Amino acid sequence: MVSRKEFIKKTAAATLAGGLGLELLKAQNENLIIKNPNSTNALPLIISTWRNLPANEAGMKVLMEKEGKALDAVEACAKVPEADPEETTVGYGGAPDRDGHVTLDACIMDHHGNAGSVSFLEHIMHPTSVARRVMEKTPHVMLCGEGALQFALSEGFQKMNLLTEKSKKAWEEWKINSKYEPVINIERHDTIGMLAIDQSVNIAGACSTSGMAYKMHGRVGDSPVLGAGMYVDNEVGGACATGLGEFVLKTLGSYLIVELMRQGKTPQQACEEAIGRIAKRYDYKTFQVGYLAINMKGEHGAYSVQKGFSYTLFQDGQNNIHEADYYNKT
Ligand code: SD4
Repeated sequence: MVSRKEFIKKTAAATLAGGLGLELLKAQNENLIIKNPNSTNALPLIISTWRNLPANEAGMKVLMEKEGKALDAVEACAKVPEADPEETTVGYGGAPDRDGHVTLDACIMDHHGNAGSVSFLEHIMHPTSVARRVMEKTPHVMLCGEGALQFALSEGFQKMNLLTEKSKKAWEEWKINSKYEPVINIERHDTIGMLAIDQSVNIAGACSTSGMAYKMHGRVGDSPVLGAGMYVDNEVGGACATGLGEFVLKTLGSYLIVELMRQGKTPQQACEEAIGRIAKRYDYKTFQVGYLAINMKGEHGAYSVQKGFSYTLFQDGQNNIHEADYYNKT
């Protein structure tokens, strides 16, 4: 027998799922999983760039809580690599710029279209959480540099040295030649872009990075720019990016993908078209860009310029790493 409370909860979720023909199933742990009977897509879900099993687990833990929110899930997910000293392109332990400063970029967006972002932020381990405070506590969207740091400190974030011995040593080795060739490694990044849909069928996204290793002091990439590094719209879905941010910025990739899905493309088709636009206009053979997208039905897509873009999807009880298809097959 379904209790009245449970019935109301299920009906509300079904109404929110609006016209998607979603069937509601119970997950093993008694939380709701909303399942599309025509496919393997289930909600809630969380997807993130690269190999981020523990980060996705932290996000899914939030999503499986009673009324767990996508916004809290993406923040929890981002915090895992941000705190990990071994991850050299996010948060603590991130590679510094060419002058030895670890400068961080991050953004976050919720299902109402609220957004917050920080760029060129130093000394704070969790830039995504600061971005969330910008969203929730200021009338602005982006704070940068010293102003972002002052705001973070006023919000109680702790100031710390983000340059680990390991990253410092690698930077000192780089300084021997100081060749200014800010190459983004094609096959292994840790910049984390993530998208989640919760049990109430609300979406959120976030993106967090220390950017290019040994970049010019002051360089800001795509990750904190809404519509470039990440974008979500509860009517359509969301997208996020990784790779050489300059090309994501020049094509506003995440916004483009969401708009392409709005016009009827699947997440996969939209990612492919956005990568195709980059390949058409620029000499794509030398750099990597990867996109992830999800729609509100729980379908996902992933595509990159070069081979080697992996992503992690936690859906329907499975947290797995996948390899994305790619453009440059020559
Ligand atoms: C940037 N897009 O700052 C980021 C870097 C990145 O994996 O994604 N690295 O350009």
